[in-house]
Amino acid sequence: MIKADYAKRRETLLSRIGENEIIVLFSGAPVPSSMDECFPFEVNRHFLYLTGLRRENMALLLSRTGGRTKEILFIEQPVPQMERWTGKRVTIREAKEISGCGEVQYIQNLMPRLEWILGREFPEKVWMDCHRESIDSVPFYNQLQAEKLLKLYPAMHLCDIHPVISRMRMNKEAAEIAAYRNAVKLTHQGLNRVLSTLRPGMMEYAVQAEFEYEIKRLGADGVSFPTIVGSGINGCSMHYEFNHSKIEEDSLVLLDLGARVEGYCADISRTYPASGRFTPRQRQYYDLVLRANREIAGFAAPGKTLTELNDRCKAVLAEGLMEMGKISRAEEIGKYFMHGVSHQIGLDTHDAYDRMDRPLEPGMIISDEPGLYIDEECIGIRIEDDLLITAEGCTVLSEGIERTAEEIETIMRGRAEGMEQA
Ligand SMILES: [Mn+2]
Repeated sequence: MIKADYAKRRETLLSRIGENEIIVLFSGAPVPSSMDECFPFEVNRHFLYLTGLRRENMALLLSRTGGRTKEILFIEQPVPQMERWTGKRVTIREAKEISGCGEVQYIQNLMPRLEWILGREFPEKVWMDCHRESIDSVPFYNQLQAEKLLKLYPAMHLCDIHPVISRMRMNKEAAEIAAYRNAVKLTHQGLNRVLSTLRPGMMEYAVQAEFEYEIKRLGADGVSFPTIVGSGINGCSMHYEFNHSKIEEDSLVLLDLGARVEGYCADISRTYPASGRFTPRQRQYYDLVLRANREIAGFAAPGKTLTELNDRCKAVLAEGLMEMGKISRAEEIGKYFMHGVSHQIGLDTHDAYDRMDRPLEPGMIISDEPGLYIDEECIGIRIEDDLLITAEGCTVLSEGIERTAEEIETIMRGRAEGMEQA
């Protein structure tokens, strides 16, 4: 695990709420998938950010009362019969060591404690994670707990802590940036393996397997998100993840993928020609996307907003498509580029933010991902890098991952020659 100062993060968070207020945050519970199985457990990222712990059935209680702050971490009590099946649980000593939290208790003590606080101390606000992604989505565990508590104490003043912690998470610390660099490095190694194995006739899932084999072999937690390998027309679906088509001769293969290391998600896209050489038409579009990618890397800086980055990207792509005669007015760019060029990245691939239009600050990590999706020519291209905003502008964390057509063709040609010799 990264050596982050979790106690300091909790202290900062407590300084952002008022006197006589409390925060209750849960790590989450396993979500059933079918029969007796559950989806792989994903810890609440705010909980991870504040404790360094990744396991289920834990909670964090932070309070500010009487001019004093207090923090208690609640963990699952080990049950030997259960541990026989599922392995060791975190002990109180380990939980203290990882989180730096002085007081750790078992989770069954949480409700009696809340009963005392809500019934005797009357906090003015109770902050919980009430985030939801869409009206129709299944609620997150923290929201279910908030509803439960609100039903028991209908007069309690519930507030959403999500934007407050999200704001903190936007500015990465040195340890986080170091973990992020590792995630990018492993992603690069995974892409190298893809470049040396990619052939026309391969199935997309086989390309996915090559990437994931390499990053897992090298110690990644896993993938940042489901690996996208879209060849030909599939590259035109932005979040295509079936990866079940055969890669045709002369098609482009769009890869959007990332290794997750110590919780941090690299998010990189590259587009490779299956047969090792771009056709002249593919190359025209490719160089235009690359121009936009480089333009944004030169443009991103403190004070700029993601909206400004997006407008600049659209202007570059529109100008290029007008030169090619593909569109006649800049407004038509939405037909071929239909997503934003940038988002925050961190413990989540599409990382937490408090306001979409917040000006960039040093320490933020964002994506730089222009693309073009030309259905009628079966051409989907995206080139995505991860940028660290600095005082002067930005550093491209993935600068070393080959991106020009020449670099890609040279590597793929070298590989073919190597094979002939072998
Ligand atoms: Mn992205």
